[in-house]
Amino acid sequence: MSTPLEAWVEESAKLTQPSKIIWCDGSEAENERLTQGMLDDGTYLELNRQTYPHCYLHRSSPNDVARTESLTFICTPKKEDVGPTNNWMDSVQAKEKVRPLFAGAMKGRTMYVVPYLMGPAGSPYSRIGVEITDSPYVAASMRIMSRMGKVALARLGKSDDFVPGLHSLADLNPDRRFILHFPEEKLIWSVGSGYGGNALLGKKCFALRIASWMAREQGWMAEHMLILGLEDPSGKVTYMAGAFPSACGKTNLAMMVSALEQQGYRVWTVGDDIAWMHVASDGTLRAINPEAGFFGVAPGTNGKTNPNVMTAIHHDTIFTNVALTESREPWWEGMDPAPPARLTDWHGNRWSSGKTPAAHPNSRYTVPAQQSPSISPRWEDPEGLPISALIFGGRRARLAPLVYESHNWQHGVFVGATMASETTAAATGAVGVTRRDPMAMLPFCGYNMGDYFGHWLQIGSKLKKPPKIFHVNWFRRDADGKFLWPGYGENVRVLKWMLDRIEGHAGASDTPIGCVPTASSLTLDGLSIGPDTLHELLAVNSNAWAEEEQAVERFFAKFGAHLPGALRDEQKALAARLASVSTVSAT
Ligand code: OXD
Ligand code: MN
Repeated sequence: MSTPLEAWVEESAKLTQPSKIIWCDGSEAENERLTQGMLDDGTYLELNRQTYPHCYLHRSSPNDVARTESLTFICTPKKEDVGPTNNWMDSVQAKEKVRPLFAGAMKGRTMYVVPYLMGPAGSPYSRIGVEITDSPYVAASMRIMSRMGKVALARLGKSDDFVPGLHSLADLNPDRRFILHFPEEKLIWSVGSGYGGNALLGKKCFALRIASWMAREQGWMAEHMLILGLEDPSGKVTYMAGAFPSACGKTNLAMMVSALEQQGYRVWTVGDDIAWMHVASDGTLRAINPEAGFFGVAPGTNGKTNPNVMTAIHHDTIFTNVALTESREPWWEGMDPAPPARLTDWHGNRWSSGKTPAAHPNSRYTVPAQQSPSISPRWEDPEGLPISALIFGGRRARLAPLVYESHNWQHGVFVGATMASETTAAATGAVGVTRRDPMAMLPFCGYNMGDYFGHWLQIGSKLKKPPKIFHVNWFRRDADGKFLWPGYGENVRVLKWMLDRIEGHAGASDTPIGCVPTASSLTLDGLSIGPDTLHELLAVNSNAWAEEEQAVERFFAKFGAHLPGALRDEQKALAARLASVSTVSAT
């Protein structure tokens, strides 16, 4: 009798017809074989052995360089199941449409069976996935991003309790590219892409889209959140989780070198992208990081924006679509003030400065988490870490203050549900388009987002001491378009204010949107921020917020009857508070 896993592998092989099947065990020897194969066929280029040992560059197909949200579907019987923010396909029709793309897709190729664990080995909160793929690059990346191989198989045994993900590069044609999720079956099908979240199925597909569905069924949370620990001068560490839309500096925040290290405040990294959280028996919210590595955007990363990752990526790292220097080192825009003399661009051509970027703007590093000097000694705690604060954030050039605290859990859910980020033309400071991205889950929530808000409210009712919920905005600008806040390592000052609020000894003024720091409650020593700038950073403009409230009302209307009444009440309460105050609340 074959096990459920063996039966699925057999069925998948019958469909895709590979010439060979390899079951990955996750061993060092296996990784060396995979690496050698990729060096031999040109999938990998070896980087400088002295300065970047065991580091490789992979160049993806130029039409396959990012997640493709328009080709990503949640497949269920009814469109209403997935709500207004997801692409939907009927589950039966989706299979009929996409099965032919898998037929014979692995002919002449090796099929890798990649068992993996999302979450620490030995944690009751970890879950098993198995990815079948014809990409050795995907298999090698999964080895970094998850606990891959024997450890997962041993835990699975003969059980059927795993999330199967069938992946084939097929012909990499975007016209025949689909990323399909069948949450009722906990099944993933991905065809036609070898890149990132489209292909490393443990990450966005399982750990967010499928897991959010599982989490609703089972009473936990799967969130697009970093997890960090803030150590205080006594050595006590307070854990916080934060959701930010893509391109808001989430990885940099999670791995920050604190500007207050001299004063004893230090940041420890637990995770940079995903948090699985559950209500523990003591009524606290506890989080694990389901991932084992960082798949970070390279451009803009340097010794100032993320010194820890710059250290981490000097060995055993896969780079994708970055540029290459003459000495075979990786390079990208923003790594140094000026590009080195001779560069090969991400296509493999000689680069001439000024025309197109040398590295693709979405080029990446894939690095084991434990290589970061900032990795928390407790990052693999099987019970998860107690979360004392949840942080939402976005890019708002004019509207949101540097930080504010919600009044309570329900109000905090409203703050998360109405999160938004603006695209900016950095050179001119012009304000661009506002995209609402609730809890930074817009592309990742596997079901109706109105019901997801309801799930958040329900979790709150089970928490004895719910975390405080904050909103931050590192990106406020002055009238000339200049950033008001220095960001990066200085953001620890805002984390410290949150910690002080949690412990009940930081001042705040109540405003219609929530509690904003008093000028004296922020630790600003060593920073040259004048009182006017501080005032601008913390100001709450009621007229601007009244417009925001109107936009929220329009956004909420999309969810119809699925929008929880409590969030509608929060919106009305905000409108009433705004109507009752003068234009600008001074701080
Ligand atoms: C990511 C994203 O790549 O959120 O993590 O887009
Ligand atoms: Mn992400």
